[in-house]
Amino acid sequence: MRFVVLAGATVPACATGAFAAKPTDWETQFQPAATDIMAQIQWFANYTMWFVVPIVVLVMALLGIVMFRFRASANPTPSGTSHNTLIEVAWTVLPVLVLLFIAIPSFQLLTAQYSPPAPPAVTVKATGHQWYWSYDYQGGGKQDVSFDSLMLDADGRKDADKTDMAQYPRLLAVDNEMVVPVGKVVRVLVTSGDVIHSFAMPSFGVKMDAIPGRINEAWFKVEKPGIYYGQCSELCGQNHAFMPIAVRAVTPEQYRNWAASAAKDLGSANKQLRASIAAGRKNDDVASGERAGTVRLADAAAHEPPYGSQGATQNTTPGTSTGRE
Ligand SMILES: [Cu+2]
Repeated sequence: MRFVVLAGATVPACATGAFAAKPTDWETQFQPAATDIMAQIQWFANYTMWFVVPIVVLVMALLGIVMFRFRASANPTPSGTSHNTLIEVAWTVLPVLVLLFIAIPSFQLLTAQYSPPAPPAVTVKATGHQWYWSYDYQGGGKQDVSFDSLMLDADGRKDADKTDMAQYPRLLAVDNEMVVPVGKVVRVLVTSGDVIHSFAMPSFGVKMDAIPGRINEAWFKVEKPGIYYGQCSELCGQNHAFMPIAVRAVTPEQYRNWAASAAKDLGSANKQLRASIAAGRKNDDVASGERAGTVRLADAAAHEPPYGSQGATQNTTPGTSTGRE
């Protein structure tokens, strides 16, 4: 039995142009996966259910049988059986097998979560504060970009021109999103300026505690452009519910332009970026409905990211050092 199917788990296609992963009303399942890791997590969750559900049904059925067939009135003189070798071997071996079938793909997934497929193209430090996030892009001193990201209230939403509630949902929209390129490994260094927070992006399969005085590392590789939402996931005080995480994934070219101008003026860089995304969407709508949702691999290959150099030398996973996809 081989479990390579894990690696083949695919990210569900999304044909609509402005792909955004966010919580929805009455949601009982995972958000759509935006990274391959999240697709693998979803696969593993569904796979585990194939063991969980039959076991629950079996145990409930056995309980039912015991309660009805062997109740005192139906079975006044109970059997004195105390040993049955076959049953004892079976109920030892079967659970061991079940655990093995769960453990092997579980360890494979765990390994994948700690093994980025390439050296990081972008490194961002995400610092949790009471109650907002701040992002520092590692630009090697040349193009350092640092900003705070605060949740928008009703007034701020108007000022920021983010009144479209579908794209900028209540309690999730922020003034400045973290901007990342699609198809690239993004390393996030998670820390905190005060109490423990947690950087959680459900559609990326990332949840990392932000602990003061300590740096934790996570990574993700977003497959499709769009805005993705997460929230602080460690109870951190009064406004814990109001420090959302918004990540805007854009094409590598858009990212490069944004990073260059954000180093000088973040406000106008964000404006340019939104204009560029809107223009791209219009072209895509004309050309093909599917286009906006696809990762442009040609672009990804053609443009070196601006923040590639440190990551490539610092954090190289053995065997993957040749790196760029
Ligand atoms: Cu928090």
